[in-house]
Amino acid sequence: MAHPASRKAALIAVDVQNDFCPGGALAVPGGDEVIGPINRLIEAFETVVLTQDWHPPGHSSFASSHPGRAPFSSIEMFYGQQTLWPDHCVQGTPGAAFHPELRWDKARLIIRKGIHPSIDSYSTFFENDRQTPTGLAGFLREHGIEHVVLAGLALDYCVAYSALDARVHGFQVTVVADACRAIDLAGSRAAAETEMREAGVAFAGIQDNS
Ligand code: VGL
Ligand code: ZN
Repeated sequence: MAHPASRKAALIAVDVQNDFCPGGALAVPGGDEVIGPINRLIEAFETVVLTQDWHPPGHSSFASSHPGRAPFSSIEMFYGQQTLWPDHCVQGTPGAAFHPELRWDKARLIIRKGIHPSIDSYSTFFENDRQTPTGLAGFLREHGIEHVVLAGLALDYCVAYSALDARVHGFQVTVVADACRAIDLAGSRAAAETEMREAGVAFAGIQDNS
């Protein structure tokens, strides 16, 4: 991957929040295992961005907002298919907070996403309508960043969509695979990995970074 000390590289640590860790509302299997590796990456990078899934109560991606619908089923929204999730990462709740062991203090920027009631946002660049920007691309460009290194939760949703959109914006992209964990819903992990490879996303191990 990019040399961490390079001024042209930025680390984006995705959604290392209590609700995505064991015991949380949308726990990713082994989600807390990414914290150690990500903390080592955070130490090494000069530019660190954290993302935070940050939904208003009653968000349209919650199954509970659609009477009769079960979590993990899928519905048609005005922007396409949307998986319905258990209520998670509600703004200001303990579940939405960063995991207490994450070294969040070194972050230069925190991007909060999924804040619009009617649109979900997996990517940290665009909301799920694929058009509404979060502002992250502009931030990275203004800091001269050319290479984006991604790690966090979940590999097959927010990490993958962010990696693909980073490619759309013309950044070089590396996903640190062993610092990610997947939800793996109906083969979503393998599909996301294939899509990322085809888009020119590189995969690295945290060991490659020593
Ligand atoms: C995520 C599902 C719903 C993620 C966020 O961070 O990957 N997945 N909201
Ligand atoms: Zn969410």
